[in-house]
Amino acid sequence: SGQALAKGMSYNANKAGEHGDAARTPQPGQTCPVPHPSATASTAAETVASPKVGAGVPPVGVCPAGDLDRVRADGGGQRLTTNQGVPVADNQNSLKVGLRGPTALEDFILREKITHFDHERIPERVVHARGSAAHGYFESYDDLSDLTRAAPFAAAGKRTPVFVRFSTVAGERGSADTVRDVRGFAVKFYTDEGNWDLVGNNIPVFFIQDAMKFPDLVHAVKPEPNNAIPQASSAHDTFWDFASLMPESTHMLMWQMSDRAIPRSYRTMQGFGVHTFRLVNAEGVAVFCKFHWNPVGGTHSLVWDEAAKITGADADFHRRDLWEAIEAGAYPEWELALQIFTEEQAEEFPFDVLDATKLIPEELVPLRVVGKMTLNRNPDNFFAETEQVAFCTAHIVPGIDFSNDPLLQGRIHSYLDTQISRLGGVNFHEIPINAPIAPVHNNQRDGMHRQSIPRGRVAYEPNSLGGGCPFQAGMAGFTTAASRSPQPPEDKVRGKPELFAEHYAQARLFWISQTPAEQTHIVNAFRFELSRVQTQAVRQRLVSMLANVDPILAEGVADGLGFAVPPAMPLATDDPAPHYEPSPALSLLSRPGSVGIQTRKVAILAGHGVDAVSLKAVYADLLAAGAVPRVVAPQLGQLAAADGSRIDIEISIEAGPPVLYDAVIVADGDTSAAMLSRDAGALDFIRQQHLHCKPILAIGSGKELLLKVGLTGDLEDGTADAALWMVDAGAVDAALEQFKAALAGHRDFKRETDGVAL
Ligand code: HDD
Repeated sequence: SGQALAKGMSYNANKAGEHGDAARTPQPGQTCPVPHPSATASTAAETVASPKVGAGVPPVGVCPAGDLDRVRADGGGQRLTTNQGVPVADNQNSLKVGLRGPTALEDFILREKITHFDHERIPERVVHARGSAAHGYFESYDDLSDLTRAAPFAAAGKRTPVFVRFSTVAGERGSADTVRDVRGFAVKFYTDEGNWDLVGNNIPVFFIQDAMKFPDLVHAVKPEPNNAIPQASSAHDTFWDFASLMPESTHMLMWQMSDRAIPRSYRTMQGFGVHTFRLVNAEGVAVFCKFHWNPVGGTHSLVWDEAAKITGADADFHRRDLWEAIEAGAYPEWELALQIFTEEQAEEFPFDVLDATKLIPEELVPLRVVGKMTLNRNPDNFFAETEQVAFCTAHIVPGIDFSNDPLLQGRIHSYLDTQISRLGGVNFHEIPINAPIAPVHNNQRDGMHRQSIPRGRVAYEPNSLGGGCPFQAGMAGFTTAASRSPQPPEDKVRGKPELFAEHYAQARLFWISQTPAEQTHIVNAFRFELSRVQTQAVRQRLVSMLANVDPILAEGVADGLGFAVPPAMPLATDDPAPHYEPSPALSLLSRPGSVGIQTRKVAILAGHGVDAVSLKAVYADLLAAGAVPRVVAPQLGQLAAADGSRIDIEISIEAGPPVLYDAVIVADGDTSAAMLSRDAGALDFIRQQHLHCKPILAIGSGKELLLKVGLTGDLEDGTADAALWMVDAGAVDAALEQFKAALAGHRDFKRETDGVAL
């Protein structure tokens, strides 16, 4: 009975077959009648006691943790068994015919163990293979039922559990996090009315306009098929060959070559649904909608040289950052903002809202902030959750609808299809991380790896033997069809609407909306990528495309490649391109964020003879502000401070190289400074912090290191370096405040000298 099952460990309230009698005699509007085991006190206590939740405790009932309890396994205090639950006494030796004899075929324990191991891997995702994920919840600020009947927006303060996976696109599962690439930003909402997957990126536009081109795009960017080179990089001939023959990719290329493609952290990137979607209210009235996720911590990116070095220093840089922030209770947050517009408005826009290579400037349709997403729990198991989670653009819920964007239309097919081979069959929705919290009842049956046990004779509809159940949800269900404005029947056609032919106006909009430092970075990124390209004609063709965007951009890139700008690529349309004013919101620097220096990493370089009092004061001050200070020295052990006390060295320079820190402080102390000034690693630390435009504070004699590497505090143009301080021990307090302010503002690009010729 349901009662008995509820006490058992294997009970699953989400599965139709386990609803017992209630499932056979459903009432209209009935959902899950049996109390879920996650509601019990023991579960809550386990969650609270779990070291996984770090300093903070997720509010009860806000993430699917409770629902996953039914499948959690924990070997603590348990004896070892086979998969059949048979106790295993010896996990060291296989069963042999005599101590030196052959292994017996009957050793089912060995065979089960090896067989399972042999099949441990599943195919990686064909794109977005490398990713990291976390649990959390979305909280709606308002009741949005005038706009949509989607469950997450039904009431102010309503919380919906989410699981979010961030990813790179091109690299394989074990590739580095900090490569130049688009980042995936996929959110699974476990809503009351089924799962809604908002499968977006950290860039609001895409390379191509039609799903027909997706396999070509991916084949071009992935490692070349003959030699599987290069890994996780677009800087090779086939990508740029394809891109230069696809002018529609120009706008996206601008974003991909910008600092957006080398984020400092998953926590400091925006997310976008990219396509135009529809919101539909209970009356069936629809509006168009674009989804934006804005990080509460603000946007921040790496610089390219740093990103390349982090790839070697810590290939898991973003994965570790997300994990550590959540363990520390510094829960990453994003506000969800909507751009709402009608079909009539859309008709007046100078671009087509069904074209995924175009964005809607915030000046044209302002953002309405509607809620906040908080990630507050790390997964228990990478494979079971992060790897097996299956996002599908087809997963929408009543109140959300597609538009006719031809890229989106193709995606609706692709994701469901890919999971079938990746996860081994059509029942991937039953894998715990994918199972909806809303109950599932239908007549779909069987298939590989079926988990639920549907009861009864009836697996068809209409039926009378099952009392007509499960019955159609009727008006309480999906209103998708009603949401579409009536379309006159049209002939089938392979083609594109007129406005899809204009490829450059928004690429130009992006360019003119960047700060000079960001523009320089874009030029340098094109220069780097095309320098790696071996075919001169490809380089030239790409620059001829850029000539349609902006002459300074094209000249900067061509100059870096050693040739003159070729004639601009012919346009695909005679229509005049729309003119846009700069949109400051498109600059990464326009979103400073509001979390100060929380979780930012500061290296305190010190040697023997360091001034312990000042070091400890600075350390405590940074810690109190939420930053992560670390005492860094050439090797591990303890420092003998000038006052005779001892200070633990937390990390060595080789294990914690400069690129892993957001800023550096050189501690005071004559002997300490003299020692560090002779250490190549310490000097390189300062050089790199400077090169990457990070704040540098030298206390007292610590300035020796700076002077040794030629840093005087003046910039090339004769002005003072605004993020570098050399202060006497007595003036530390004031300087530390300025240092912290600079750290909150990330970097001072005024230092940069690469690209000043532009
Ligand atoms: Fe895609 C994965 C985002 C176009 C086909 N895509 C995937 C993921 C993200 C995106 C974030 C990883 C989800 C996860 O973490 O598991 N994709 C996008 C965006 C696109 C886009 C924002 C354009 C606006 N994708 C796109 C097209 C197609 C696909 C046009 C095919 C027609 N994408 C896939 C896929 C993947 C995928 C092959 C690989 C693994 C998976 O789905 O689960 O089906």
